[in-house]
Amino acid sequence: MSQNQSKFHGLLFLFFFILGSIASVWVVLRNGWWLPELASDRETIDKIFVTIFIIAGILFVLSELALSYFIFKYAGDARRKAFYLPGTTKKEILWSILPGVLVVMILEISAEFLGGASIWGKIHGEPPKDAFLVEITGEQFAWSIRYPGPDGKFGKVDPKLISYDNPLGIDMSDEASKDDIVFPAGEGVLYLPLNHPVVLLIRSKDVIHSPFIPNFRVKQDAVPGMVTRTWFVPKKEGEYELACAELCGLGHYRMKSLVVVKPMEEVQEWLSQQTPAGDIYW
Ligand SMILES: [Cu+2]
Repeated sequence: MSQNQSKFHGLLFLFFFILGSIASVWVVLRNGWWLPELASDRETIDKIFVTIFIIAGILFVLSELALSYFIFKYAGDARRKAFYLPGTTKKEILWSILPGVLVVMILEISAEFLGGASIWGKIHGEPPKDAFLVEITGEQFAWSIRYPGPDGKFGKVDPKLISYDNPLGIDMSDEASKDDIVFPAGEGVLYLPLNHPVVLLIRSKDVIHSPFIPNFRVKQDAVPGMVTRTWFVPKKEGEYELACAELCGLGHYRMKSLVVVKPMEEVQEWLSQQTPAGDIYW
C-alpha cells in the first residue's frame, strides 16, 4: 500500500467517524431516545447516568480522533524499514494503572459527589416502617402480584403447596394468608401510593427474572429460592409499565404488567374492593 493510500485511509476513518457521530446523534434526537420521564425519588441515578455518559462520550471522541490521527501520521512508507518493538514492563504498568485510576475517579465522583453511595445505602438499607408492601413473583412469562391485606402481613408460602388453584403456594392454614390479595400470573395491576415509600418483595417460581419499572429507575433481580427487595417513593401520578429485564425465555418480551400510581386513599379504596385470598383459595 502506498503512503498516499495509507494517509487517505486515515482521512477516510476521520470522515466516517464524524459522519457516523452526526448520524447517530441525529437519529437519537429525532426519535427522542432518552430515559423515560422520572416518576420516583431516584433522581440520583439519572445524575450519575448523565455524568458517566458525558465522560464516556468525551473519551470516545478523543480516542477516535487520536486513532485517525495516528493512521494519518504514521502512514505506511515504502522507504521505511519495519522494526521490532520490544515490550516494556514500565509502559505496560503505566497503561494498566492509568485507566485504573480513571475508573476509580469515576467511581469516586459517582459515589461521593453525586450521591451514589448514599442511594445505594438507602436502597439496600432498611425501608421506613410504614412503607406500603407489595410482593411480585415472576414466572415464565408473567408476574403474580400479592398485597398483604389489612393486617399488613403476608401469609407463608410453600412451593409444595403450589397447584392450579393455588399458583403461589400460599399456606392457607396461616392466619396472615386469609386477607392477602392475590392476583395470579398476568392478571394483576401494581397499584402504588403517591409520595409514600413502597417496598417490593420479589420472588421467582422458575428462572431468574428482573422486575424493571423504567420510569422509577427501579430494577432488581428475582432469584428462585430467595426473596429480594427494593424500595422507592413514587412521585408522579400516572400509569407506567413493569417489564422483565432478564432474558428469561422465549416469552420474555411479553412479561409486563401495568403500574398505577394514585393517592393513598384511592389505593386503599381499590384494595378494599378486591377479594381476599381466604375467599378464593382453600
Ligand atoms: Cu422474565
